[in-house]
Amino acid sequence: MAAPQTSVRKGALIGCGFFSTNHLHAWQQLAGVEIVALCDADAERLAAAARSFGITRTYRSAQDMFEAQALDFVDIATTVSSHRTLVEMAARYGVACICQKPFADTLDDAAAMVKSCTDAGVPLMVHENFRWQTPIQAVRHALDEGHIGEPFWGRVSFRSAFDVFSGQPYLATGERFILQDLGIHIIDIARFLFGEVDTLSASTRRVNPKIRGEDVATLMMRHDSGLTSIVDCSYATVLERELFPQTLVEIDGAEGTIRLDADYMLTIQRRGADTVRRRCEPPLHAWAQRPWHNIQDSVLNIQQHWLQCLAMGQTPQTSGADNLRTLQLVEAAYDSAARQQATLDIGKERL
Ligand code: NAD
Ligand code: 89V
Repeated sequence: MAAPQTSVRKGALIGCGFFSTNHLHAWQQLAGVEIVALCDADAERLAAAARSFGITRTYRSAQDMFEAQALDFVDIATTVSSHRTLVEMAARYGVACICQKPFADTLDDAAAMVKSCTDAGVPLMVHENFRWQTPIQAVRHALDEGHIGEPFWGRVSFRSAFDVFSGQPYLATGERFILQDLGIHIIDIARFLFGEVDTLSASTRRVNPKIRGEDVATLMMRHDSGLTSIVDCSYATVLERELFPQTLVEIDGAEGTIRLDADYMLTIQRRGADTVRRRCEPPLHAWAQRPWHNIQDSVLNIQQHWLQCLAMGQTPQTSGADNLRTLQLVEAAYDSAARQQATLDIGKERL
């Protein structure tokens, strides 16, 4: 059930797994919000999270939780197969809803989830946090400052050999891997920096023989502005120094360039001007650990954005409706790769 309005927002979290600890720490750090209940189908994980975060109201079933608790919002941090059921349940109970990425397994599911929340009049945000990383926000800021004139080319790149499978074993077993799990973030960053996509082509491959899905993907996209972008991601790239989980960015404009290089170093070069260098290292919160601190900080940032949107009655940047467009590009990338890098016209069918 939905809660009566008070100054402290009452939320519940569903899914007390690997990543949920970051959500719970971030909620504890933010003012004006309290997680009053937890839900997980797994009794041990539920008990461990309840103990760690001092939350006494616990449920094995989401339905039981919605029946019993008056909530301002629910934060869904389960894996993708449960997202549609849980988002539609939140909508039925009239409870505003955050859903982790990937939002849904199919575009049809995602569209149905958006419709259920729209029809119920409840806000829906996808927890698409990479655009909220401090260095990515710094790139957006540098673009907005106008140093480089009209951008005409960009690259958003994530290349690593970090072992993500030990913390998230399900990533090794799915038919789809890097585009659905990580590429979705990198594509969302490309939309955030360069705008909507008109055409797309992609190639994928699997290098690591121990996993089922693809671990390398390269996309070329033309954006509405005319800018060409490359999005490339790999979990099969052994570097001299492992950079996980840093996303690197290159942007060329008519008057200069922006580079986000290793170690969160932003360089802005304008024709005929001095080079500007900015260190945009994310803060290391008391509960965070390197190298995850960049992602952990972005969790705090997106959750803060959610609270601000609720307070102001605004639509979150990565609302369910917005995220349909990111998901559409993921689907198109798989489609293009399956058709030998066919160029797909997204603009005509944009959601
Ligand atoms: P996990 O498998 O470790 O945890 C999921 C938990 O949800 C499990 O404890 C499971 O028992 C519980 N669960 C599943 N269905 C449920 C249901 N219907 N009712 C109650 N409990 C249920 O998964 P994880 O690694 O924590 O990932 C969760 C989500 O977070 C995934 O969608 C993943 O892609 C995403 N993720 C996001 C980021 C990011 O930076 N945004 C990082 C890592 C993971
Ligand atoms: O962000 C994510 O979804 C994670 C990781 C960064 C490891 O890919 O799964």
